Parts: sequence; C-alpha cells; structure tokens
Amino acid sequence: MAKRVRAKTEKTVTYSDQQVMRGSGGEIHQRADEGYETLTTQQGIPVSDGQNTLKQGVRGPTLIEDAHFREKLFHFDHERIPERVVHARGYGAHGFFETYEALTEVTKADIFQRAGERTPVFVRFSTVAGNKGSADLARDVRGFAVKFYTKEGNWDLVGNNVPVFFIQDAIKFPDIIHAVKQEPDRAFPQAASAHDNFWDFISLTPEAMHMIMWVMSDRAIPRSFRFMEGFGVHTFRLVNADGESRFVKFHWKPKLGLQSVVWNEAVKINGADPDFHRRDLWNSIQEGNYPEWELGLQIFDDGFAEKFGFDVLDPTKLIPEEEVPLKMVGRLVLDRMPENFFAETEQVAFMTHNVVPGIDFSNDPLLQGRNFSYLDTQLKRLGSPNFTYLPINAPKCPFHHFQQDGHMAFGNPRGRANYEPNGWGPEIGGPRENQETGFSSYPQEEKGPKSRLRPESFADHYSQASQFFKSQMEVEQKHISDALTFELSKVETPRIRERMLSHLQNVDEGLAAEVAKGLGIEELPEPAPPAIKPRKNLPKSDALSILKNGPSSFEGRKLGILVTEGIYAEVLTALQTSAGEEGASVELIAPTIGGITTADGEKVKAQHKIDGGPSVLFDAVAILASDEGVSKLVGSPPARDFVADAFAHYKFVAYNGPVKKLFAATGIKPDDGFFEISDAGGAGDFIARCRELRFWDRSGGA
Ligand code: HDE
Repeated sequence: MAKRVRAKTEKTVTYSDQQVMRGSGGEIHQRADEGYETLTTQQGIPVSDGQNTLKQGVRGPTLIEDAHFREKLFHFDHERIPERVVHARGYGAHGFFETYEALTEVTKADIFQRAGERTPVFVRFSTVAGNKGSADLARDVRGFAVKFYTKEGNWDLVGNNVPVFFIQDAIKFPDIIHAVKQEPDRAFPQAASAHDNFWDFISLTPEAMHMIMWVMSDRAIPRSFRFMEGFGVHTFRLVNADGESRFVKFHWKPKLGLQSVVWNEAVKINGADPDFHRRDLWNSIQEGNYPEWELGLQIFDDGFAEKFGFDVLDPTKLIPEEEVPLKMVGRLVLDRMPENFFAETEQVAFMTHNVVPGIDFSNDPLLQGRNFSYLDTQLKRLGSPNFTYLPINAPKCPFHHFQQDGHMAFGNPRGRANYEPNGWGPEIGGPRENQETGFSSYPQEEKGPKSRLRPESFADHYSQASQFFKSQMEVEQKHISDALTFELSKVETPRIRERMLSHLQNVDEGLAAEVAKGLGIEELPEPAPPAIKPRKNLPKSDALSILKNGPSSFEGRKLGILVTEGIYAEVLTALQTSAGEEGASVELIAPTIGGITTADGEKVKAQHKIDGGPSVLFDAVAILASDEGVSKLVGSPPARDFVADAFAHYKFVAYNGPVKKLFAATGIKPDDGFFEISDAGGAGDFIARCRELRFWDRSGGA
C-alpha cells in the first residue's frame, strides 16, 4: 500500500503572538485545533493543506485533479461583477426610518400610517462619474439611495444630494454620462468633469445650467455623507385611501447641518485618504454616533402646479422651500454597517419603479425613463433575474408569486401550482390578486398625439440657475466662480470655454466676468440666445446655501492635535475634554505612531504619524509642542504643511507658546482664527468657536 506523503520537517514555531507549524519549504501552516473549524471546499470536503497545490513529485508539475485548487482559483477568477455604469463607487449602511405621525390624509403608504413605527432601511451613498476604485472627494454629485423594507414591499427612493438634474429627458442620459466619464480614446480623466468632452456637451445643453451651478458649488465636495442633504429630485405622487392624489417632492435634511470642504482641501484629501467619506461613515457608526436625517415632504396640489412659475415635471427645476415649506414626517438613522461590503453594498439593487401602494409616479420624463433603466441594469450587473432573493434585496414582508427558475434560483415557489388562475384550492393553489390591498396606479387621464416633443414649459434654462447663484453667500459665490475657472482651465479647446461664458452671462453677468478674468479672456462673447428670456426677479432662497444651513455645534466633527515629545498634558487633556463634551472626536498626530511621552512622563498614544495625518483630514486643528519639540517641527516639511494648509483652508487653530516659532518658519501670522491656549478655559473657548467650522474672514470674505 502506498504511504501518505506528509511534510517531513514540520515543527512548531512562534511568530510574535502566533504559534504556527512550519512546513518543509519553510511555509506557515495554521491547524484546525483549539476551537477553529476545519477548512473545507465549497462542497464541504475537508482540506488538509491550504498552502500547497497537489504536485507529481515535490518539484514536479501540478495535477489537474487538485479539486480544491481548481475550485479556489475558479471562484477567485469570477469574483468581479460589472461595476455600476454610473454611481460605481459607493458605500452603504443599515438603519431605520421612524415615522413621526400618521399621514393617512395624504397617503395610504403603510410606512406612514402609524406614529413611532420603525421601518428597516438600507442606504447607499455614491459618486456618479468615477469608477469603483476612484477617490471619494471628486467634484461630483452624490447618490443618496434609500431602500425602505416596508410591510407592503420595498420602496426605493433613489435620489441625489442635489435637487435637480442635468437633463430633462431620459434619452439624453447615455450622452451626459459618456461626456462626463473618461474620454473613450485616452481613458482619462477619471472621476473628474474637468475635461473637454464634459464641457463640450454641457455648453450645448442649456437645460444643464441650473445643475451646473450646483455641481460647481461646494455641494459637490461634501465634508462627508453625514453632512449633506438628499433629494428625490422628481415630483412624485402621494395617494390616500380614497384615491385622492397630491404631488410630492422628497428631501433629506442632515441632523448635523450642511458642511463641505474647500476645493484645495478636496484635492489633497484624495491623496491623503481616498476613502475619506467611507471611513467617516464607518467610524461614526462604530463609535455609536449614528448619522441621522429628517425626511421632509413638499406636498402640493394641481392648483399649485398650475400657478407655479415652472413645470413641476421638469427635473431641472426645484420648488423653493420658501414657496412650499417642508413637512417633516420622520427620521432616518443609520446604525449598522453591512457585515460584508460585496454581499450588501455592491449587490444592493435600487430601482425607481419600486414604489408601494400610496406612492406613485408623475410624468416627469426623466423618472419615466429611469423606471425602465434600473431593472435592466440589475440583470446585467447581478447576472440573474433572481437578484431579488439576495438578502439585501429581498423584501422583509411576506411575498408570494409564480416567478421561477433562471440562473441561481433559490427561492422557487413550492408545490404543484406555478400559474394562475388555477383550481387547486387555498392549500396548494398559491397566491391570488387582491383588489383591496394591491397596488393600483393613480388613474390620471392623458391625451394628445404621440410625439417626440419637449414641452415648451421646460424651455426656461437660466432663471433658477440665477436664483441659485444669487442665494449664495459671497464666499460661496467665489467658490463657484473658482470652480468654473478651474474646470474650464482644464478644457483645452478655447471655443468650448467661450461657449460656456456665453451661457454664464445669462446666469449672472458678474459671474461670467469673473470667470472670464480667471481664464484670461479679455472680451466676453455674446450671451447665448436663450429659448426664453431669463427671469432675474426670482427671490433669494436661503435653503439653497450651505453656509446658511451650517451646524450650531462642533458635534460630529474631528479635531486633529499635533503633539511633540515633552508637552504638558494639561492643555492636551483640556482640549480632549472640551471636544468630547461637544460631541466631537479627537485624533492625535505625533512624530511617530508610537505616540509621545509628556513632560510628566505620561505615555500618550497617537493615531497618525505626522506625514500620514495632514490637517486636511480634520475640521479644526491644535498644535502643542515643547521648546525642543518645536525645533523638530520647524525642520519637518509635513509639519509645516500641516499649519500652512490649516491656515489656507480657513481652519480654527489652537496652539501653545512654543508653536509661534513654527508659524514664523511657515510665514504665518496668527489672526483671530488662532487661539493661544494655556488652560481648560482657553480650550473651551476654542472649541466653542469651532462651531463656526471655518474662519472665513481670513479670506477677506472669499
Ligand atoms: Fe440613476 N442610474 N439614472 N439617477 N442613479 C443608476 O442603476 C439612470 C438619475 C441614481 O446606490 C443605474 O443600479 C437613468 C437621477 C443613484 O446603487 C442606472 C437616468 C438620479 C444611483 C441608472 C438616471 C439618479 C443610480 C446604474 C436618467 C437622482 C445609484 C446602476 C433618466 C434622482 C444607486 C444602477 C445605488 C444608478 C440610470 C438619472 C440617482 C444605469 C437612465 C435623476 C443614487 O440604471
């Protein structure tokens, strides 16, 4: 009988905290003992050696009968699925939606029938243009997609963090997306709209001008998902039990207020931490600081729709909150990360046509087109019509139907009946339609010839763009003109820049002049011929500004403290305590990741080594140095960048005496945004000031 061949020189060795076996070639084996399960194949066959393929002779060829090896590589080779055509980069979390009060008067949607009821949700945030591996702080729209697992089926509210869209008709979607993504011949730039194709298309799409104002504003570089709004964008319908319908627009308002980064910061964050937004969501949930939004409804009837200055079916327009105030109807809390990113966040399939009884569509042509696209894309992406059975996509209420088979069928109906009508009786006959509870579409009457015509009521392309621009604070307007200048400076074809300037003049002449100056263009081109004369008299809307809707506290923000050896612990502790009391988190940056020893001999741990923790990662910073420590900082380029960037990004800065040397070496003159602190009182005052988030005065308002 042939002898079983085992590794000859196997013995136990210790690698720091790990006791392992060593094989004949020096490789490490970890064996299934002391509470570990036995590794198996997918077929459940126990595996004896996970480190070596089966070979004929120790140095011989690998054998094809090695089923474990083949299965492992086969599965690995097929790990990737097509990424989403748009919104490929995303991050999700579980949570719940809590209804504030019964809304029976306006909708029969089960989720809105009982005050205090909690409905499970899954939310996925995303960028639009970049591929799956792109960086979080691209200038881009953010997706804000919510799946509500209601008792009457899944309702998907697949929104964005901007309340309007680039285009008015779904047939233009492939064009706008082709234009913004990397150019097809060179395959760059990735996750950036700053290139010719995008601006070429936009400059020939005047309906995009309102959205362009939003994406050139700081809305497109949010500080994190927790600090941004969400919008359903389209007008939807609410339908009550009597069959009466009203229109509705959906808004998400973040509890922590709105906050964005500045562009120079965004560029640097993308290098320092490309997962900045992911990490923020992960950390806040791990720490128990659950992100929260309120759901606000703008409810209006046909009468309002008729008298409103724009067509409510036009997705490039919004209804100012001042005209139709929001009714806050519930809160969304995210309190659990997925157990596995791929299984949940990657495989979640949102579809705009997932609405429940009590919610219905309007005729917005973009929404109508989306209702086709989302189901179609899921089949391509997930590879089987059975994606609805994946735990992340399956309803959490009972469901019964006769759909069957197909790739990966694991939820086929049981029993004999797989059709209806049938005469098999309630036991085996399966489900039947229900006139009372079943979804019924709002019976809106339609008339008119079939045609490919854009409604004339969609033709005003500039008025709300102007309204958005003039509703911004001065510093926000400056950021919009800087962003346009930046993007158009990356455009290589001069006539595209000029075309854009011709549109900007219809939005705001001052803005057009500022951008022209930034581009070095002396003479402005003729304004673009508007389809409808822009209205310049729309009132300002405060709801459109980020800075007018900022937080009232430093809660949820992050203070970075750069420390050196030999500092006094007192001020450090005072800062940590004040920040903690405010609900902010604190991270320490030190010359080595091992941390520092204070003057009193206390060891303090650090979260970052100095070149891994630049100030762009924090909302405010403090620098505490000993006399000896500051000399080292003065000689350290990352330390000088730390303060120079904090200054340039309008951050509030706390420091102790010796740090003045570092400021001098960096050429920084501390202003009123700088706080020299020596005790707990000083630390408290500093944190209180941080509630304003940035010291905009440093820029002279810009
Ligand atoms: Fe999407 N969109 N979209 N979109 N969209 C997709 O569906 C599409 C639009 C939005 O986290 C795709 O599952 C068309 C507006 C989000 O998984 C695809 C049109 C708004 C997400 C698709 C639009 C959105 C998507 C790609 C014009 C804001 C990510 C992968 C008619 C209200 C959802 C997928 C997630 C994803 C089509 C326009 C939001 C291809 C045809 C307007 C948040 O089906």
